[in-house]
Amino acid sequence: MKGFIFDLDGVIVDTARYHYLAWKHLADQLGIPFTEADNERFKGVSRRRCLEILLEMGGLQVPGEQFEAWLLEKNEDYLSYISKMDASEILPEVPRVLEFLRERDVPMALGSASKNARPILEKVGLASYFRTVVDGNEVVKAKPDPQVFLMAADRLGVAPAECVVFEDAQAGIAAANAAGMYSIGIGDAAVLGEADRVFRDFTEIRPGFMEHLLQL
Ligand code: B16
Ligand code: MG
Repeated sequence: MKGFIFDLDGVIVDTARYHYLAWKHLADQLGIPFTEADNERFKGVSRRRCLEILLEMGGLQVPGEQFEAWLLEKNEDYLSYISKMDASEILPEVPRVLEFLRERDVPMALGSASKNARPILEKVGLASYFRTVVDGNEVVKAKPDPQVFLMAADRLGVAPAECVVFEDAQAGIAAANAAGMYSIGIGDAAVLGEADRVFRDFTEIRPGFMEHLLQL
């Protein structure tokens, strides 16, 4: 394996909580019941598609301008949480894994559905680790389509079959597998069963396993 691609939300930082709070705020205003379990369906899914799902849950159909206004409102709410983020919100032992790869000159990319990926990386101070960032501003076909990861591999100059992807969403694992990459699920094995390997979090990823990946 010669290239490593990381998802952002749920892998590097736990912004899923902030997405949830912002969607919950909008759902409450619209009178649509929305729980943390419902929020699972929103992981790795574009902002636009999330709002479509929310409106489907509430049986609502709205004109285009209203849809755009709610998208904006949700994002402004989300950004108010993001503006307060700092390095303390990096998930445990992520820096150790990034440092392990940097010391060995292994190229790394970020592959995220989020349009807010770059400012978040800057805020938590991890931007310098990534040779390239492919995010929701560039990707046309959302996960489970492999486009985001194929673009990242192309920019790293590494063949897809020689790339590893770290992902917390079912749609993201499906995208990595469709790209022909080695997929590592971060989270619940019951949800991420399609991945080549699943770890609860980065504390379970020991240096021996990282060495093993580099020799695959
Ligand atoms: P934004 P990832 C995804 O990021 C999130 O998992 C998903 O919940 C969110 O709706 C999506 O980004 C879009 O985010 O509203 O910031 O553009 O997991 O692919 O890094
Ligand atoms: Mg994610």
